[in-house]
Formats: sequence, structure tokens, C-alpha cells
Amino acid sequence: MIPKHVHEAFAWAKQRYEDLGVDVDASLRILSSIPISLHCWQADDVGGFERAGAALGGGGLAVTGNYPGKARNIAEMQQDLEKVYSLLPGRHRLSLHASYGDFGGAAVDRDAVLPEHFAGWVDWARDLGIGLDFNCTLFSHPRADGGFTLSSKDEANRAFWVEHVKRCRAISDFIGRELNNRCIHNIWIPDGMKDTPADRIGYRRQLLKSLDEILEQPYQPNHMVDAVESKLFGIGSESYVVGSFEFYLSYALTRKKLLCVDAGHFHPTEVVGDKISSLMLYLDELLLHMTRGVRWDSDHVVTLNDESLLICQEIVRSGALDRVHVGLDFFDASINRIGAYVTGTRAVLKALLIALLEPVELLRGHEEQGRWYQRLALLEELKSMPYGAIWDYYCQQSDLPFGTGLIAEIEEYEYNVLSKRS
Ligand code: RNT
Ligand code: ZN
Repeated sequence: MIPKHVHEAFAWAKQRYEDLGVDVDASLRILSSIPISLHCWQADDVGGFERAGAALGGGGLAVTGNYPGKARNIAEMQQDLEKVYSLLPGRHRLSLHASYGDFGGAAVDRDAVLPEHFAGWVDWARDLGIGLDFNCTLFSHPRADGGFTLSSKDEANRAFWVEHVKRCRAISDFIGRELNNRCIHNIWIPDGMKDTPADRIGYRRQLLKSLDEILEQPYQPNHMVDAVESKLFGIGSESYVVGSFEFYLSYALTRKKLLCVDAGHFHPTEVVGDKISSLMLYLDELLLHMTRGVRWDSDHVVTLNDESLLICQEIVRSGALDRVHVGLDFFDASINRIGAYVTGTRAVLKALLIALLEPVELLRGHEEQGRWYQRLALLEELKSMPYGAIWDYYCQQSDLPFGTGLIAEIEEYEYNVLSKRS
């Protein structure tokens, strides 16, 4: 039963939007059909399960904080994720990294990963009714410590990583086939240099060669597709990143692959939302890594800020909802990790809701008729429209806590489950 005040607030808010010509029911229907691909690595600070107590190492990625209760094994991670999904309206996905396989205590190196190491995850996902995405893992490994993987000039090193990524594509194909649900395989490498390089093109030539080798094997696109993720700089690769935006955009366009755009991988003043309309004119599909950079690619939990909002508005305004795949990529070890997931994912869902509640036709009409003031005033008014009442109702419809009721749920799980992990 939806509480009376939630219902009344919804009815009033709905009227406000309908007065602007917005179909609120349709917006909610669309919202409920958008899957967000949750990243598994917020649950354990990008540690992975290759060894007991494995931790993130190198690659320019940094996790700070040691809040108690992180998932120490697959069972705990699945338990945590089930809790997270139970607090999210809609049906979502999980994005796995190759380092999260079920290796049964054996030392399985990256060039030896197999589909069978992910069979347990597939069974779990099938039971839950969710789709899986996948990522090859080219960091936290001695062979990545030299700063180069797929772009390495050391042939043994390069071949090792090429083999790893080939196997990850086979695993993605297995996942997509088993679940009858397409798996997006994302390739990100940490390769770059701290100081001014002398041979920029040399490493990029190596990367191009490696990618072409990796992608030689075709897979059915309804089972798996590939995405390539660009970056501007990392800690330790301040001066040069091999896999830059220009590199991967060109690669994705010429090889007909997906591009992955991570909101933290650009100059801090660059507006990522502004890129979507251009990209969608040329790319078939786009993968997003929603994150929040604080002064750098810090991977803070996503909040409902200008950046998240513009990204979602631009997806909706471009009519690209079915071609843009929304994934998350943040890892904060200083707060309750379940709370981080739920609040971060809800922030994206709220941004999508606000975007879906926009009177796009009205705004476009003002614009096309040169009614600039009217456009400005309407955009300002929209900022204080009662989307919160629509959101609360949407959560309640799915029997989920809304408002600060969510905090109590997270605290209860911490008390009952997380605090018992030492
Ligand atoms: C790193 C990339 C990449 C990683 C994950 C763990 O800067 O954003 O997506 O965060 O693969
Ligand atoms: Zn990313």
C-alpha cells in the first residue's frame, strides 16, 4: 500500500508535469526498462579473488579508506549485491572483472582464465534474472608493473596480455550465450608514462596491432560485443596515456566497436554530457562509466550533480536510450559500500528520471523560434519541479524505501551482516 501522502504528492506533481505536456506514466515506464550495469568492484575495493586478501595494485587506480565490512569472497560479494539490487527500482546488470573468477584457491594466471571460472557467476545471474557484462583485467599484476600491457614493446609481455584479452572475449561469449543476454566486454589498459614520451606513436602502433589481433576472432553480436575505454591521464601516467580518446574513438569507428566513455577520464573542465550528441551521430552504441571525479579521476560515488544530469539529459534528448549503455565505475572504501552502490545507482536513476520528465518539445519549440528568454526561464523552472514526489512514488510502487528511509536499511544490513566480517 502506497502511503496517502506519497500518493497525493505524486498526483499533484504529475499534474504539474502534465501541464507542460509531459507524460509521467510513460516516463516511468521507460525508466523502469533501463538496466544499469553495476560494477562488481565497489564491493571489495577492486581487490578481486585471485588470491586470498588480494588488493588493487598499480594501474594508476587508487582506492582510499578502510571502512570495515568489505566482501572477502564470492559468496559475500553475491550476498552484498543481492542486497543492493533489492533496494533499487528496476532490473539491473552486473559488470564483472576477470580477476573476480571462481579460481577455487588455485593460482590461475591471467593468460589461463577460462569460462568455467565464471560458471558460478552465470548460475547466480540466471537465478537472479540479471545480465552480466565483463572486463579484462590488465592491472594488479607483475606483468603490468612496467607500465605497459597491450602497447608493450616487449613481445613476451604484449603476447601475454593479448592472450588474456582473447580469453576474456571467449568468457564474455560464454556468458552471453549461457544467459541468452548479450555481454558487453570492455577493454581498459593502464598503459602510459609519467614523463614526456619520445615515441608516442610507437606505443600506439603496438596497441593498434594488439587490438586487431585480439579482435580477429568473431563472436555472435547477440552473445558478446567489445568496447574500448579511453583515458586522459592517471597517477603515474600524467604525461602520456596510450589509449587516449582520439585513439579509441578512431578505433571504435573504424572497427565498428563500442566506445566506452568514463566521466572521470577527461580534463576536469571538459563537459562529458556535451560529447554524447556528437558520438551518437557516428557510433552505433556507446558504453558509459558513470563516476564522479573530484579534481581528478578519483572515482567518487556518483551523485545527482550537473555532470550526471547533463549526461542523462543528452542521452534522452538525443533519442539514444537504446544505444547508450549505462555502466557505473566508482570505488570508495571510506564509507559503507552497500550504501555507496545504492545511493550512486539511485543518483543515476534520478538523473534519468529528471531527463525523462523534461518537456523536450516545448524547449525545442522555444529554441527554434528564437524565444531564448523563454527557453532560459523554462530550464530554470524545471530545476525546481517536483520530480522528488515522482521518484518517491516510483520507489514505493516497487515496495522500496524512499527518502531517508534508505539510510536505516543500509544501517541494518551493516549491523546484521557487514559488522560481523572482520
Ligand atoms: C580506470 C578505468 C577502468 C577501471 C575498472 C576497474 O581508470 O576507469 O574502467 O576503473 O576497470
Ligand atoms: Zn572506467
